[in-house]
Amino acid sequence: MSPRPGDSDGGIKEQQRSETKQQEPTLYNVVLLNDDYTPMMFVVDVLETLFQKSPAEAYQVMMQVHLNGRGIAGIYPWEIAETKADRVAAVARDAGYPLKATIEEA
Ligand code: TYC
Repeated sequence: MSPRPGDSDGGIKEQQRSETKQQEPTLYNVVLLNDDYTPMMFVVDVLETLFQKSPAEAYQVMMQVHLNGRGIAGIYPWEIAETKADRVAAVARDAGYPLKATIEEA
């Protein structure tokens, strides 16, 4: 499990900060990475099933990744982003493909 950003700040300080300043959770991009082996249609299927993209959106994002090396699959609070990236790795591993997703602050 990756360390959660902000965890080391300590409980009370973190709680005060979120009560006084931050109303919305920090959001994170789940970024799909290109590789030479994962089939395009597998990536489209992942985008439709794990990221609720329409077929047209999924194809667009897949082509963005294929042509530019990376593309944003979705934007979520930390725990959801982490779960999505883990699910991408799991379905890709089960299918025998090297598809990977990373997480970055949005
Ligand atoms: N580059 C892959 C191919 O030519 C397709 C691909 C697209 C792979 C997006 C990964 O995240 C990805 N088959």
